[in-house]
Amino acid sequence: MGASDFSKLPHIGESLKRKEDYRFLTGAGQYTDDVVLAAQSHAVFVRSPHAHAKINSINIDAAKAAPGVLGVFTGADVAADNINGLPCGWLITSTNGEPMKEPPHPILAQGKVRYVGDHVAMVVALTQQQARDAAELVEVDYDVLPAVVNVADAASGAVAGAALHDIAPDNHCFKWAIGDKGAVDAAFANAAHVTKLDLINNRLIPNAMEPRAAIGSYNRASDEYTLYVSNQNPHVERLLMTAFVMGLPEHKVRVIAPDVGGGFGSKIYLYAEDVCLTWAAKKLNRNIKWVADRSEAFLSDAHGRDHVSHAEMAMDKDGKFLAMRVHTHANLGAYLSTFASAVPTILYATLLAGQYTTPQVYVEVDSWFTNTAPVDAYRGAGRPEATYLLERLVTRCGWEMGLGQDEIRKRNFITSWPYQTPVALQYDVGDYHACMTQAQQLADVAGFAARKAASEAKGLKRGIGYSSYIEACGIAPSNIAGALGARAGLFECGEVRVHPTGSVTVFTGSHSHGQGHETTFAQVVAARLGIPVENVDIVHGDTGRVPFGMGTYGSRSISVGGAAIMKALDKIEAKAKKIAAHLMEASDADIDFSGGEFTVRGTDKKIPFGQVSLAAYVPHNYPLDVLEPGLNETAFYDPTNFTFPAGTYICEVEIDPQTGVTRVDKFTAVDDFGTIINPMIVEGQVHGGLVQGIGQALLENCVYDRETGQLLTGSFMDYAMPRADDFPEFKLGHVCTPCTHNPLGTKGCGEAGAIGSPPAVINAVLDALRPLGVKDFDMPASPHRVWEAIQSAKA
Ligand code: MCN
Repeated sequence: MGASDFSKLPHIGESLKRKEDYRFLTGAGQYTDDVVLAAQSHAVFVRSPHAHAKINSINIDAAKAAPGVLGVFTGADVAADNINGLPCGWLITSTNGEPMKEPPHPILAQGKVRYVGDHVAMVVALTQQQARDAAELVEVDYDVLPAVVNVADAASGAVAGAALHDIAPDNHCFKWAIGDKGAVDAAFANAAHVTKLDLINNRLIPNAMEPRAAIGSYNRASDEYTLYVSNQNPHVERLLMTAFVMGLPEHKVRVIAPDVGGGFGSKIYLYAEDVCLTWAAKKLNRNIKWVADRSEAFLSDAHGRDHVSHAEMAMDKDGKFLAMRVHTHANLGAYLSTFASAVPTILYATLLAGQYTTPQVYVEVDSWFTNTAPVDAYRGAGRPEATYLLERLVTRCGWEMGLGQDEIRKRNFITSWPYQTPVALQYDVGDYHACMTQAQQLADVAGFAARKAASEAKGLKRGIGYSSYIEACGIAPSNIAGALGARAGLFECGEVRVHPTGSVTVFTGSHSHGQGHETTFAQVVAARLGIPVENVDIVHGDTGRVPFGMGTYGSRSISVGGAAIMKALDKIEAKAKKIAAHLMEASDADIDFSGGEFTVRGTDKKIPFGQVSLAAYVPHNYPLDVLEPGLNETAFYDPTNFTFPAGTYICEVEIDPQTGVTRVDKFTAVDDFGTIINPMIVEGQVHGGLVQGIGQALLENCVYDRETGQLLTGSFMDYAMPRADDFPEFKLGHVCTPCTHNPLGTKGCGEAGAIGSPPAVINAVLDALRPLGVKDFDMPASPHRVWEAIQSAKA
């Protein structure tokens, strides 16, 4: 079935209420901490209080003797059992020229700690309190070493003695480049005008509502392990843990990610705690639970963003882009986390063409180890960094060329597809002018001058900011991922099990942790089979039940996981048609299927889906060499391309120059997600993304002390999370150009809001402050920073 026929089916485009919400709203959800296993014990991790230190010795005697303690483990035990370090750099094999440095990442520190919160020891006791008390008794003798926390210090080598890893004495991990440098340099030499911009993309801490949690369990009788874990991709977790770290046969390990209270990217990695619990479960022959407290989450969840960049755009006299060059320094933190090498490279640099016809783009990335928590994918992963840089630069180009924020964009928009960018990606479809036009109407841009005058009359500054983003999601087509140096493609698997009575259970490798898959995937199946949505159940998050899966990230679930289910449904339909043909004594070629009924073309013969499903399981005289009993199909789907959601966002801010308080007064987002399955869920996804993106622009900022490497924003007292009253009512609009290469016509929506919004906010802040002489500004626009920018412009 083609995408266009699919979009016309019942339930597609219907705002059905989420099936999963009943259990969440009535307290019946089952998160990892809700799972209570027999004779469950508790683990607490001893973490490094230092950013960088040599471990001289660890004395665990007192801890071992403490009440209730079952075991105390250190890096020495890990080494003795030949447990490998965590896999790193899974997505890039090598870089242009020099190989990427992949230092060991032991699950418990061996000889050295490299960030505050690094794992030093694990204490297991009968109760959590006993484990906490015993952890206090672990004595670690450290020699504190100099720490480096930001890329400027790392790149300049300013801090003597701050080499984190032997294999990277200058703390440099890799250099990566894309684009034709010679062609870019030539275009710059002939430019009428060059706009330059230095900017910082501030580090963020993910803060999912449910902190990380895991339970390790071991069955002596079957020699099987089970890991319950708050995670976004249980099959990948199992693969990495068995094949790379523990050397176990994969079929002996079951990973279950039950209800997960948000992940935003921070739960796609294999974390040290997960391995420690699985390993120790066998050693102690106990079920062992660990639940992070919020302070641990701040210290040890993978952080996001943290780029320092210089960008330049070459233009002709009319503001047409000729070429762009970018140099980015990416902070990787203390170790190379699972997807960390992909974030500032294939998920970032390839997006820097944006929505524009810039003929040449050259991007160079240097990445650095620092004494901070590992940095990895966080909602958008690379694409927010690309969009922030490009959309800030484009607005500045407009201002320098005397063009409005809309005009500079419109002059450079791509208008025909497919469009091959100079940085590897080929966009299949879009309509960027339509998004811009609709956004301007919804935002009432025509009324901005009057609103600005009204603000001025109150002594307030008003600004408007644009951002026209594009992102690549539906990650990742194996062919493109492979061509860009990835070690694995990221297809998806779906199994459709039709029961004799015609109800359906679907097993998907995608994982829902807030995105509503149990509803939208059921809509897809119900639409396709012509059965009620209530008759479809979606099972995910369990390697023991789902055949295979690559998990959820990069807004890939509907476009890759959903497409795998569609492929399995194709097989179901083909087989069901054979059964229907047999039942109606017709040829398979004459059978049509729609609206839940099989008909013989050109006759009035028909039978419902339920009759065919029953026939598949009861004895019939169809020839077994032609048709096996049962109606159960599995499919793997590997997309041929990414999907490319795009849109224009317009933000209006009002700033009190006396206090620096910045209020987002209006925010309009017009997105193109192709065919939409459930508009209400998509709207919720956009709202969530916008809140995270505007949160980054206005409030959130992770700060480490430059000298000691201590995390200064280690709690909600210092790390400002956005709240509902920080936002106006968002105005949302949609343009629909269906994706051309997946059977649903969908493009991902899960990250767009977080990708497109930060530059819209900061462009608005700068628009408001430009009359006061403020030329540049880095996120977040907290009152103090805005006020300071105004004061320094005055000085
Ligand atoms: N959808 C739709 N029509 C479309 C596109 C999507 O109806 N054209 C629906 C999908 O069927 C799905 C939801 O919207 O129910 C999101 O789909 P998709 O864009 O495919 O994204 P994923 O399901 O793969 O979710 C991943 C994405 C990412 S990468 C992050 S980070 C993120 C996000 O989703 N983390 C979240 N949204 C989150 N929402 C919650 N509540 N919690 C998180 O951790």
